[in-house]
Amino acid sequence: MERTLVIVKPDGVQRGLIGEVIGRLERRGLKLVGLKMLQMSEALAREHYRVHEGKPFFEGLIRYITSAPVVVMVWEGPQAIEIVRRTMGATHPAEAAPGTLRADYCLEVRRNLVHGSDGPETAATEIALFFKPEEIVSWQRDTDRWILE
Ligand code: IDP
Ligand code: MG
Repeated sequence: MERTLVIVKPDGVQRGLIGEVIGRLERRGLKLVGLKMLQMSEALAREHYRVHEGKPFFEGLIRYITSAPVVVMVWEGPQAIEIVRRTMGATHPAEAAPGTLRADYCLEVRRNLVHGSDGPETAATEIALFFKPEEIVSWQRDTDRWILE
């Protein structure tokens, strides 16, 4: 089983798309194991997006992600990282495949609705940045046997 960090970014919260993001991942069959709402501090945002420090869009990205509340989640499932990334679509909405969240709801890379971890190490680091171990809920889902063989 893999876990991945998903963030409904400030534009998603403001536009009333929290439920849409959760619904897509829930219907896909992934299991929600962590959930909270918060407004990122500048320090937290800089830490989360550390790999992008120095890039031309970095300061704008920090302003965007700290501008309003976000919803941060941990989703679990086989290949959860890849499955979430494909459900989100490409970083640039114009390149996102039809039917993905970013294709269906976004126009610009600076307002691209969602974040999803991009690999196992990143996922572990990002989850630890936003969640204490006791805030992750390991639970049995009665439908699991109809979703997972
Ligand atoms: P990802 O969110 O699909 O993983 P990354 O390349 O990790 O994409 O970039 C992180 C975030 O930084 C993007 O989701 C987007 O909000 C922003 N970003 C990425 N590239 C650009 C750009 O060229 N201009 C402005 N913002 C960008
Ligand atoms: Mg990324």
